[in-house]
Amino acid sequence: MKLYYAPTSPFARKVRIAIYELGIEALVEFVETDPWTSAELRQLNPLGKVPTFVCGLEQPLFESGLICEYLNQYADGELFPEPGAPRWNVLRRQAVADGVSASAGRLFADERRAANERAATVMERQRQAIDTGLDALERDAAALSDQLADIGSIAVASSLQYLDFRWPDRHWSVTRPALRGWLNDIAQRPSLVQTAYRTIQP
Ligand SMILES: N[C@@H](CCC(=O)N[C@@H](CS)C(=O)NCC(=O)O)C(=O)O
Repeated sequence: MKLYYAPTSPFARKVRIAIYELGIEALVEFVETDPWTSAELRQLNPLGKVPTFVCGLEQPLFESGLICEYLNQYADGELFPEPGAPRWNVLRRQAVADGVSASAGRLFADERRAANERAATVMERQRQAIDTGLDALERDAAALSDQLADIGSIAVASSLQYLDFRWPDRHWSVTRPALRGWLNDIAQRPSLVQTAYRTIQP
């Protein structure tokens, strides 16, 4: 099995954490990829995005949640609860965290554009989604697993560490102590240490 990932991608990180939590890291080849330039990636995934996963299926899988669901089934894991309210709550948490990651990724890219190429209203919209998304996660923090035992908790960890990675000086956690406490408690898990974000060297 092969995972195409970028070391800066919060979506690829989610899958990488899940692989470690499922204990199947030795079975996966991790292929570092630049989604902006890789022709190989675009052949595998028509959207040209990471994560992209090549497994025993006829065609590669993409979308981080979908790949995680495949891996969970493959490893007979419990990252996705059985149908019922617990499953929807976990999937909702994953959706909020992924939304925060998506807005953070867009905002980070926009902040690097020349001033005349930026759209202030779009950037404000991303900031707002990050803020209210984090507030929702803070209210829900008691439900997060300190064993990263579900896909919602994994997505939240990936997203919060992405914010710290991109903006170490913006202290999102000043008003969200429960999320920071939880993140501190899990920070030394091997699944997080082994998959830490790092900048791509040119
Ligand atoms: N919804 C997708 C998002 C994947 C995504 O946006 N990946 C980014 C990196 S964080 C990417 O590959 N961007 C390159 C591009 O958009 O061309 C998922 O959950 O996997």
